[in-house]
Amino acid sequence: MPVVSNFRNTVSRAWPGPLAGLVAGLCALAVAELVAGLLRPAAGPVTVVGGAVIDRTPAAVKDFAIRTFGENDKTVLQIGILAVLALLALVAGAVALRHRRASTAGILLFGLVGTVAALSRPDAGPLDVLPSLAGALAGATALYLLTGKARRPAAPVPAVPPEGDAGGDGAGWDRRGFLTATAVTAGAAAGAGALGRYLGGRRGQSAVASRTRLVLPAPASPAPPVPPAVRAKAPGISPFVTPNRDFYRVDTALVVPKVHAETWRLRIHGEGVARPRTYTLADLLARPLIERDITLTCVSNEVGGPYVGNARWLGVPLGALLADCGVRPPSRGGRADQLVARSVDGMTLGSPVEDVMDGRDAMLAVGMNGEPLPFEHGFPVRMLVPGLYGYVSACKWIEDIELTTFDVYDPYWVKREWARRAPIKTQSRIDTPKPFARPSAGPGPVTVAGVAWAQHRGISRVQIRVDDGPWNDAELAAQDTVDTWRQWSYRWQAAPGGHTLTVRATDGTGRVQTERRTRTVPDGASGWHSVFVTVT
Ligand SMILES: Nc1nc2c(c(=O)[nH]1)N[C@H]1C(S)=C(S)[C@@H](COP(=O)(O)O)O[C@H]1N2
Ligand SMILES: [Mo]
Repeated sequence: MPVVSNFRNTVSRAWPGPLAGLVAGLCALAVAELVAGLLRPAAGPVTVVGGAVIDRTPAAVKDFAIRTFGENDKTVLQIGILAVLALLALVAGAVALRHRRASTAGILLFGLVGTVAALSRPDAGPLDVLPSLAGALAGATALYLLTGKARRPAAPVPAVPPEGDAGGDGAGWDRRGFLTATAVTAGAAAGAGALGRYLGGRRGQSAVASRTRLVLPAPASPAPPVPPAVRAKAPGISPFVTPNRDFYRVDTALVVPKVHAETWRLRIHGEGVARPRTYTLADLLARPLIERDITLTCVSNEVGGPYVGNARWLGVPLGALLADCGVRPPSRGGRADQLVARSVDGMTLGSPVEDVMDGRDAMLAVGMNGEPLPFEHGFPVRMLVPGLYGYVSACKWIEDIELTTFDVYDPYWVKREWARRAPIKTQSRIDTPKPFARPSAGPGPVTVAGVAWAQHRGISRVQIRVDDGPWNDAELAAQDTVDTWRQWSYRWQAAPGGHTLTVRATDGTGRVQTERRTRTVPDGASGWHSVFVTVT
């Protein structure tokens, strides 16, 4: 009998600790969220710890995450952090029943991790420590008080508890009081968290309004309407112009920066900048703008992958702007060979000054497909250099351009295993049929179609191979510009059975896309795209 009742006591008394821990954890996060909402949403503990994790993730793992979770990679990371926090909170609560002070101190220690992570962010200000600090204090207090209620009262336990004692479980503690306190704390935490979210959202509203107000001037050098001939007649092919809502997004920002157009500034300075300057958006929009179709590609794009998109961009020619600041490219005696672009969230990207100033349409883009840049794509201003992967050229939310040398400075991705210089490799992709599709053999041919890109060199030929057969020329749609992808299609007289279709492209210089398969790290994937289909 005593054994059984001891066991029952242990079981019935085991749950209040973890429950108190969980609610204390919730309390910590909610208060942190509230303070972050008041000060700076990007300084919340989950965001700063997530950012710190992203910065320390090896390139191969980051690539895996992008590949596996796609654009949900950030959500997966945040859920992971919350799961770890929940687990730690459960443990802290369980331990707190016996070691109340130590456990409370443990929570404060987690808060310290948050503050250190906050200070390690490249865009951190001193106030960024406050959300984690306030959260930790709130969590520790909640844990201390709640577990206090879950412990045996100081008064001796009556040998025979009265019938229906005050909601206790027979072990002589105030169960009802504990549950009430827990519920009240949880409710208050939920309220504080929601308020924090709301306040954080409101802080972005003035930036949203500044974007809504922004009227983009007409380009001095417009792009002609997209010629219909650039579109291959093939159902299932990616659209020639990628709509903004479908345009891939790759960045390290857990909270999308909401930059106010009117207070935004861009500083141009550094090595060999004879006339350093700071520009407002109005300054930039007063310059002659160009409108160009440019295909953007991510270096993390696998062979056949989705991280490529084509848009009509409006922007300020960057080469001319730099020339106005007195910058000369290395080929004309300039000392700086690297342009480092820095964003409001502390990202750095380095491009060759020579490429930016060689006459190609490198630009500071303000418009994307007829509207101001979406926030996800860099509002109010981002950089673009046709022919270079995004990570060495396409800085979103840009606020600073520094001229320097490749010898002296390694930007963010270069510090993390990626190459210093990364021109886009020639690639081609089969959009239709999809892998493992079951097209029907007849009566007509099966349309194989897709896109090929080799920005700034153009595409001169695309070929298709069925199984180990000969290479057949695909029909090329018209080329828009050398900076855009090119659509192609091939009418395949398909025989029933399983077949592997392979595509390869030749760029505008006559170079055939290499068969050699490489990983994305360090300077982009190469190799031919294949799909296996079963013709029925
Ligand atoms: N500020 C900032 N700019 C950035 C990045 C980033 O993480 N932060 N990622 C770069 C990378 S790797 C790519 S491929 C492009 C993607 O631009 P998109 O998201 O508009 O498609 O943005 C580039 N610019
Ligand atoms: Mo990228």
